[in-house]
Amino acid sequence: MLTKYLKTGLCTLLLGLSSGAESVAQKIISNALTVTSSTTAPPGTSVRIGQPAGDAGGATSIRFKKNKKLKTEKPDERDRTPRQMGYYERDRDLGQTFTVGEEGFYLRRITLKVNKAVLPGALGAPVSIQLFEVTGTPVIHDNGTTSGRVVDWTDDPRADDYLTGETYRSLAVFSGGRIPAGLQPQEYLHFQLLAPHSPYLEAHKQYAFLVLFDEARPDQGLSLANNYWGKYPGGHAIRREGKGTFPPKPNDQNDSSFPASFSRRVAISPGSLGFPDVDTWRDFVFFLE
Ligand SMILES: [Ca+2]
Repeated sequence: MLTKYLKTGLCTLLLGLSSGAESVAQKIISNALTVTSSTTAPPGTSVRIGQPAGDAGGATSIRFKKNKKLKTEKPDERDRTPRQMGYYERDRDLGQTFTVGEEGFYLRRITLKVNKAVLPGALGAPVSIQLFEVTGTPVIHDNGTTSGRVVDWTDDPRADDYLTGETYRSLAVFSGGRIPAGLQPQEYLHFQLLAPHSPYLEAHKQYAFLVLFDEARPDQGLSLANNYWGKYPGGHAIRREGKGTFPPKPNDQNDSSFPASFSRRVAISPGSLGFPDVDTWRDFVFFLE
């Protein structure tokens, strides 16, 4: 069972592990997804794996925007990040790793909770769910940070840590869904993986999902509820950003944008490092049925 990195000393055991981009052809299934929204979480009786905890300030968004602009922020002498040079908002997919318990099951529905931001371009937008098998053990790379502004909301030196040691193998991309046109902040989004495509998840194995906007649109973004210092023991949040360059180049507009080819984009391995944030410690509010 994956634990939530109770010790960070394991970084000395790092043996050059990394999660490189997939090179195999991607399995993309059209008409395999429908999306609905509601004001209620799934009933506990049908939830196989769930993480209901969110925090009010824990905002992070999926987005895929046309016409990104360079942003600059007020210089802060403690700032250790590139934001003083200016940065482009990064195209971003978000998701979560998780561990199946004693019994395998067919994954038929993934539920996420929307946070405060529903941008106009997200309404009615085509979306997909990508599913991965995850192997390996997460190892924390702490960057040796001791002080300074790590992200814009904390000086905590853990806030720039990222994970190595895990490998993501794409199982399938489930396409054909659309964000409901009437979606409101704080609602739940239900992603139904349609039969006969519902994947069987084996007992004790680790998997991950990502939710993604299929195509670039103006002002397309959606924030998802999460718990930043998460306590879910079986996994952690993940993201895919821009070209997947490691480490990211925030003031490079090309690096901040997804590849034009959808199949090339979904071949980029997700991970926990991004800009201006990491998903190393985060858990999304999520329910799997
Ligand atoms: Ca650190």
